[in-house]
Amino acid sequence: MDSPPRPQLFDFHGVSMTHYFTDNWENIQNFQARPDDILVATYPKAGTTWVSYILDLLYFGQTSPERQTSIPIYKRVPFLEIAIPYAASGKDLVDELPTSPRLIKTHLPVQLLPKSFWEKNCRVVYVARNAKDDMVSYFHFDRMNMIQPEPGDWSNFFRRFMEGKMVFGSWYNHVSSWWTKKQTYSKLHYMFYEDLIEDTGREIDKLCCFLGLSPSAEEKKVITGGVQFDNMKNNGMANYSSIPMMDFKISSFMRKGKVGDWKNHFTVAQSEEFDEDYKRKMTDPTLQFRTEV
Ligand code: PPS
Repeated sequence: MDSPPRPQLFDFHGVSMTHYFTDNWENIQNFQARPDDILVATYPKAGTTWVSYILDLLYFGQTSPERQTSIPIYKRVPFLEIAIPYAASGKDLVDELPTSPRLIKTHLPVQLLPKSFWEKNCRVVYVARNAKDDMVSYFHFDRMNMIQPEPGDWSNFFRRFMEGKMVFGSWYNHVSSWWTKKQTYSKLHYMFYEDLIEDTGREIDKLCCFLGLSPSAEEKKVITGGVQFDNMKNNGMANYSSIPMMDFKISSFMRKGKVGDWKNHFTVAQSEEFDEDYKRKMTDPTLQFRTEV
């Protein structure tokens, strides 16, 4: 069967989207959260899968070891707003989850999140990654994922990223508005990809503190080891290798897993132009990203 054509971006309530994330919109907006649901919210390519896997191991690694070898991560932590042909929608997958708590993934900007999550006072784990590495990761992802718009060449993608013409909109608005939300919504834990790279164990400790979990030292050691990049890359349940619309011959989902790969993609002129534009857009001094660790 031929794959369907690549989707086009369009403006959806002021955010660039494709129909794969808006076709089921009414059901998504009416989604009924439960008070113990845990939401992993990110701009694409920020470390969603990494943190989803950490959460899954923290909650279910001990009690359901068979899960680790039989259920891929995208079914354990369904992607709420996705709706692609011939597959259950993310919303249906969440509704069918037998677990408690339910772990749910979203890339929605804060203003588009179903209001039930706020009404039920759910815990939210937001993960952010510096824009330069995020852009590079997103570029390679759009090359290999046939349900994403055509990325075009790097210089074209670079420009579109700065204009916010990406699926799920502007990186700048996404990370900033979730950051602002944190100031008024206490059940939001804001994490950085770079911190996870620097010290995964420390970040898992902080996450556990937020979640009210106290795993044993042994359990923590097993989790920290299991979620290291090479282990996840080689783990068929965590590396997305079973997704048909991703072409791993073009690029892997678990591609490099590094901070600073942007240096292999940005020209000096692009980096300077990017930094100038960044300063104009990111004016909140309390939100700081690291482009190297
Ligand atoms: S998605 O499609 O938005 O859900 O993608 P997401 O999972 O957010 O991001 C994918 C990038 O995260 C990297 N990754 C990791 N890095 C370090 N350690 C671990 N364990 C890990 N797991 C995933 C993954 O390799 C993608 O980044 P790049 O830079 O492309 O390698």
